[in-house]
Formats: sequence, C-alpha cells, structure tokens
Amino acid sequence: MSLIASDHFRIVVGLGKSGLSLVRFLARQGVRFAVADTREQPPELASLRRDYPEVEVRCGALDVDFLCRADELYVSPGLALSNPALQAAAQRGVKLSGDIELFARHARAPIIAITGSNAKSTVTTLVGEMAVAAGKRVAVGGNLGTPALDLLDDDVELYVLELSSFQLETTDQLNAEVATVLNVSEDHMDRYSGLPAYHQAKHRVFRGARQVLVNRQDALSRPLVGEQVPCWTFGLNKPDFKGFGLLEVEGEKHLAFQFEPLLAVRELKVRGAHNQANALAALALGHAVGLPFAPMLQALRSFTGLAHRCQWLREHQAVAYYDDSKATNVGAALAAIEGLGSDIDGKLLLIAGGDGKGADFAALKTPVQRFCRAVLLIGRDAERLAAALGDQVPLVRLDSLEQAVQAAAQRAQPGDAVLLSPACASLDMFKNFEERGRLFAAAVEALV
Ligand code: UMA
Ligand code: ADP
Repeated sequence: MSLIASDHFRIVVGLGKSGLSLVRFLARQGVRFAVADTREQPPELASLRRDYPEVEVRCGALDVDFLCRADELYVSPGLALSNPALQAAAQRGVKLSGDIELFARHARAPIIAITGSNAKSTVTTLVGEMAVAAGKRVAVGGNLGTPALDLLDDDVELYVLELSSFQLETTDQLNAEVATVLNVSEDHMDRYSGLPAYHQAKHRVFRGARQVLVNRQDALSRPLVGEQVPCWTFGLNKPDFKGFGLLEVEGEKHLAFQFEPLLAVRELKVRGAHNQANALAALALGHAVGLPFAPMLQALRSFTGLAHRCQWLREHQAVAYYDDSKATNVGAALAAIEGLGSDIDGKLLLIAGGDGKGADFAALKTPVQRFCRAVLLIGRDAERLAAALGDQVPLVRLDSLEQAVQAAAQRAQPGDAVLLSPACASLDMFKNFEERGRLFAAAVEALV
C-alpha cells in the first residue's frame, strides 16, 4: 500500500546513488515525480534515461518555480539544505525531506540506527554480521553500501542502517528500535556553521527511538530523552548495570556486560583500543534487539576489519605499512596515531593531507610529536596541516602519494610503521578514499 497520495507530485533533488534509489522507490509506488540536479551531467543520468525514459529531468542550476511544482522535495545528502533555491522553495511551503524519512515511513521491521563521526561503517558491518550469525534475515546499508530504500523488503526481520549527518538533516522521525551516536568530533565543517549544528544534525537519529545507546566516554553522544527510554551504555572503562565495557580477569582484558566477562580482547582480530570500543558498541546494539551473545561473540572473533581502516598491508625491510585512508577527519587520524603509535616498538612515518573540509588540525600536534619520526604532507591543505603541527617533527611536502610513500620508506627504521591516515577527505587528488587507499597499496608494492 502506498503511503503517498496519488495526486501528489514529488521532485527528487540529486541524481547520485540516493537519487536513483528514490526514483526506483517512487516508480514502484506509482507516485508522480520529476528529478533535478545542479550538475549538467549527474552520475546516474544514463541509468535514469535508460530505465525511466518518461521521467522529466532538469539539470543545472535549480529553478525555484520548477521546485515549487512539488509538494515535497526529496533532497540528496550531498546537497546542503542551505542551498538558496531549496530555501526559497521551503519558504513557499514546499516540504524538504529525504530518502531516510521515506524509508522510516515504509520499513516494517525494527531498525538499528548508527551514526557518529567515526566507526559507523565498522560497527554497522559488525552488527550485520552478528545478526547473520544469529540467523536473522537482516538488511544492512544506508550511508554504507546499498542505499536505504533499496533495502526495503517485507521478508526482512531487522534493518541495520549507517546514517550520515547529511541524511539525518532531512529525517524527521526515524522511529528506530535502537539508535546511537557512537562519538562526536569535528567533521564536515565546510557544511556546518560549527560543532553545535553538526551535533544537532547527528542527534536527530534519536527521534522516536524506543531504546538508545550512549558512549560513556563521550558526553556529546548522550541524547536528551525521557527516563522511560531504555538507555544502554558502552565504554572502555568498567561496565555498570546496562553497560558494556572492559573488565580485567586474571590480568587479562575482557569485553564485558554488567559484571560478566564475555570475550578476551586478545581474541579480537582487529587492533587498537578504538576497535574494542567498536566491538562493545556492536554487542550493545545487538543485545538491545535481542540477539543472543553466543553468535555475536562468534561474529566478533572472525571479524578482520574493513579495508582502508587502519588495515595492515605488508612488512618490508622490518617496516610495517598501514592503510587508514578512511581517516577523513582529525578524530579518526588521532585514533590511528595513538592506537598504532603506542602499539609498535619504533615510530610512525605519517602520510597526511588532502581536503581538510575546514577542520582545525591543532589536536594532532601533541600525538604527532610523541609518536611520529616524520610527517609526509600531500594535498590541498598540506600547508594548513604544517602550520598546526609545528616544527618539533620533520615535515616534508610532496606532490604525490607515490612520492610520499618513497620518502617515508627512505626515512623509516626497522620497527617503524608507515601510516596513511590523512585526517582529510581525498577529493582534491583522488576519486574517493578507496582509490587513495588502492594507490597507496600500489605504491607500497612498488617499493618491494
Ligand atoms: N551534488 C551536486 N548537485 C546535486 C546533488 C549532488 O553537485 O544536485 C554533489 C554533492 O555536492 C556531492 C556529490 O554530488 O559532492 C554526491 O552527492 P549525492 O547526494 O548525489 O551522493 P549519492 O551518490 O547519493 O551518495 C550518498 C552519500 N554521499 C554523500 O553524502 C556525499 C553516500 O555516502 C552514500 O553511500 C549514498 O548516498 C547512499 O546512501 C558516501 C559519503 O561520502 C560514502 N558520505 C559522507 C561520509 O561518509 O562522510 C557523508
Ligand atoms: P565511518 O563510517 O564513521 O567513517 P569507519 O568504520 O569507516 O567509520 O572508520 C573511519 C575511520 O575512523 C577509520 O580511519 C578508522 O580507523 C577510524 N575509527 C574506527 N573506529 C573508531 C573509533 N571508535 N574512534 C575513532 N576513530 C575510529
């Protein structure tokens, strides 16, 4: 049954992955709609023309009069709601919405909703694998992998969604079974007026949530919800009632729930304190929707981590190479520098830089001084990074990632690690973070 009245007219704004999923969904629902995109050649134009030749498409600068023909606009996450044409349409009474709002209205199974500045993809994937191990028919996607609307299926028993702040901006009422903001640190400052606006967008994930999960060590993750909403917690300190945390049993660290140890940390294949936090968050989310511990722990034991997230590539001349290309903000790079830096015998050769998205890099200065032998700087914001890092550690500016890998290898000593953890987006030099990671791996192979 369609929840959209058939006499209504909609416009999908943006024709990337989300836009195309909206088109497929609206077509299935039999809703009248058109498409607009500010780009002359949006990425999914050819697919649209092939599969939906009858749909009207307007490319180039948004036309307010055209937008006002709709009673609701479904705006893609890549387009800021502050866009003047969108604002003008809103002032003329057109509702601004998005794919996740539509998804929430149509989903018939519980939703686990996961946002945060870092660890979203890792935790989302882990929870998905836990649900599979528990024998659930689960659908996993959102900001990661399959767009949310393409997941909708009456056979699904559980949805696990990774959500970005951009997607949440257009979501009024998610009504998740359990929702979490895993952590909050500065990101996307080129799109938000500051941390409060970004925080506010992230916290929309809690709207209508039946249960919430809070990071005990990040006050910014805590929602303002009533006492009747069950609140689970996770953190790297001791657990408490309703809490997941770390307990020491006979000198060995364990993931634990309340006062019960569940799994020795050494049984995890992923490294670093941040990954222990991620494992605890995933356990808490799974527990909140009733997944039993045994299959969840089995999934944790076999999880080897996602590509480009602090991923060990190889060792060459007693130097290890790690690809953390997904570290597109300062918080992620900090986790890698501190986590890996305190784990190795030698020092780090850090490759950083790219599109800083307006971030303040100051927090990197102290850990870089403590753990790095040198920093190899690339990309558009190399100079801003250099200014923030100071002159206690040698800084080398390079024109390409390949040169940075070679310079790192030349300076490295046995026991050191070369770490690509840019603290920046990749779009000034690469198609995306995956391409940056692949080229890094190729440059490392070329050394051998
Ligand atoms: N754009 C225009 N004009 C438009 C519409 C978009 O110029 O009219 C530009 C945007 O500025 C942006 C690019 O096109 O640079 C892509 O935007 P989009 O909304 O078309 O993106 P989609 O292809 O629909 O992909 C989006 C998410 N991308 C963004 O939020 C930028 C994908 O997350 C997500 O997987 C996909 O929806 C399916 O849900 C990617 C991402 O980078 C992985 N997300 C950011 C992040 O994780 O930090 C938020
Ligand atoms: P997201 O989907 O939020 O970008 P990912 O799981 O893809 O999260 O990880 C992004 C980056 O953040 C990677 O560089 C990863 O090593 C780092 N990271 C993973 N977990 C954490 C955490 N708990 N705290 C800080 N950084 C983390």
